[in-house]
Amino acid sequence: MEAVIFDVDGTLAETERDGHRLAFNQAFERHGLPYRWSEEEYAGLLATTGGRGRLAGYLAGQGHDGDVDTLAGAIHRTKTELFVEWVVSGAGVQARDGAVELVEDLVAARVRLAVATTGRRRWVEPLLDRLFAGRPFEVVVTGDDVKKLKPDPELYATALDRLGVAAASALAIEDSPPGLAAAVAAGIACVVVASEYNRGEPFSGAVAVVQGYRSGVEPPRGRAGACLAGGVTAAALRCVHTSVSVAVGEVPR
Ligand code: XBP
Ligand code: MG
Repeated sequence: MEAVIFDVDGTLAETERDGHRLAFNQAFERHGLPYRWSEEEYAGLLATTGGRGRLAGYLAGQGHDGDVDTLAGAIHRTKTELFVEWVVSGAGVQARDGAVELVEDLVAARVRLAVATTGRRRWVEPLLDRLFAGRPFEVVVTGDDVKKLKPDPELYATALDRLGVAAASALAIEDSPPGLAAAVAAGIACVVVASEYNRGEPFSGAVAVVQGYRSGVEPPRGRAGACLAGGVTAAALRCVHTSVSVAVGEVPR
């Protein structure tokens, strides 16, 4: 295993319910629109990856005539600035429990690290800088860098390309079905650390599924789940990678 590629929203930090969602609602208010996304409504809206597309689909559904895409773009730019303020203020953004320790453990084990996120670079960079000291991610691919968002594999394929690493020598860490689908479509074995919005999802296609980075009450699932029984560490991820590599006849590197 040469590299681990992390998703951001829901994986490295729980950013959706109290971060992005509230920034969208504040942006609606700034634009004089009456919409406010509840926690429940937002759960369904997350099926559309990418905040701008999520807005466009929602506005079209509200019967907005005229150029919905232009309006979605304007609201999304406002939302992004509001989200950056939330990130920089440190008001609520925390890394998920155990995520910082895992990143540090992987750095110590000399595993190369990357990020592949649908989110916009404008907020991704300050979020990573705030949560992870020392800029441990060698490659950061964001929604600004690709034409197609998750579940399309382009984000992950771009990360592999920029790392110069083959899919068989990498592992992906994700929290959601679209993210898992993107990693699998890119040929990368994917470990799911389920996020609050995705707890009950089946995550078929994941090589292992846990509810958190630390060993918890719920046993890991998946064909390589046993590796993670003691928590998600660098050694545990190597165990996952070796077990799935041997299974598919690859020679683990
Ligand atoms: C999750 C997403 C993003 C965020 C909002 O990304 O789908 O769109 O919900 O961020 P990932 P933007 O799980 O791949 O990190 O508004 O910047 O899109
Ligand atoms: Mg995610």
